Amino acid sequence: MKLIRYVVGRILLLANFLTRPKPAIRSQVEQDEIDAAMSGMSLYQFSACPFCVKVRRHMRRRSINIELRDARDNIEIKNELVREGGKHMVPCLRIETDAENVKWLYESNDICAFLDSELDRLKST
Ligand SMILES: N[C@@H](CCC(=O)N[C@@H](CS)C(=O)NCC(=O)O)C(=O)O
Repeated sequence: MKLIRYVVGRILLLANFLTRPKPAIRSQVEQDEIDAAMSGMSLYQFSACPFCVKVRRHMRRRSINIELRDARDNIEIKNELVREGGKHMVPCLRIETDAENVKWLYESNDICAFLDSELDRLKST
């Protein structure tokens, strides 16, 4: 079972690589603003999880650069996700607006929608 999961995971990563979307192109100033606005976010994920691949592709298509945290192999990150996020499920977006204000957002569709809404918000300011 583990072997099958491993092989399927490698096929998924290969297919993802071969069909990777083109990143959005924007000015350096705009990109720096977006990077700064999203610097308090990190994505807890597994490399070969299809839902995580979906979010990473979404980020790539929109040139969103968010730190990726490996919640499968890194035990500290895994424990942090369970302790603070509430469950061991990925993808999960950690959104830190300030030291006392941290939100944990699960569900790939909700994460993609949230990232889009952040981009829209930044565009309109
Ligand atoms: N509906 C969720 C499904 C996420 C999901 O099933 N993630 C799996 C990995 S692919 C998971 O975290 N499983 C828990 C585990 O492996 O411990 C989404 O769209 O994000």
